[in-house]
Amino acid sequence: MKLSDAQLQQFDKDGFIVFKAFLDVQSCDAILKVAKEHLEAYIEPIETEMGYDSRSKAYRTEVTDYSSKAEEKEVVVRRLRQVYDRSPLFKKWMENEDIRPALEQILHDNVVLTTAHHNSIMTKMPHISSATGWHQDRRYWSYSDDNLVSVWLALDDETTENGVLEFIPGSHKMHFKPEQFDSKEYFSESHDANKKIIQTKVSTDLAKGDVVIFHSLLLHRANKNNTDKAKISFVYTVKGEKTKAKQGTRSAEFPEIILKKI
Ligand SMILES: O=C(O)CCC(=O)C(=O)O
Repeated sequence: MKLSDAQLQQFDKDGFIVFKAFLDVQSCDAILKVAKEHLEAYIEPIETEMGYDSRSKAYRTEVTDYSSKAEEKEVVVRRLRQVYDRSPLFKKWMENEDIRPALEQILHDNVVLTTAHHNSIMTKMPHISSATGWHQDRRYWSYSDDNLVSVWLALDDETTENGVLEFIPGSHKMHFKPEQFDSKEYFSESHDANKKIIQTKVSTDLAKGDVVIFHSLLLHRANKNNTDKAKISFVYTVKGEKTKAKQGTRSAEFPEIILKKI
């Protein structure tokens, strides 16, 4: 699938683009079935709800052992990590060729999977999981430049009730001061200048099989899940081949997969 000039301009301006019904329901359900098996069996590496909320910037930038449930009594999984190697179905989705031309256009480069980041099944457990504050994914990633985007696949419907993704269009091109972020680098909702920016947010209701591609600097957040069913999504990150992970950081500690040019 190739983007039209208008779609490419829209991505450049807004920092995200939604493809409705990109992956068929049957494929989504097959992925979901395996994801649920891994979630129910707590197959490591996982990030727990507690870990998601409490890790420091230093931890998120440097530590490469993603196993995290060991010391917790009651584990709530927030995400399954390192999913590329967990199942051929997961790998197949991350190497999907239909989306590749669009990714090549957006990155203006060959597409490379970064298994260090957002190589995840992301969950939002009913009532328990916290809302996710406004943030840029790039804040914990260490690369030579910002040419990275994430590909979010809704494995089921995502709405205001279960934790819809919200974006601030154009925020990937805005310049912020350090004081606009809190100590964990969330975009502070109480900062005066931020309040105006946050008013421009858009919510992206998604149906099973919809895909969102969004820029690594785009501010986004998500609600709590107030339904009785887990929200389960698949998210992975790609970068341009010219974008290099900085040696000695977590970003450089996991394999990169160069995807064939289509
Ligand atoms: O809470 C969510 O579903 C969004 C999570 C997210 O954006 C992230 O972890 O980067």
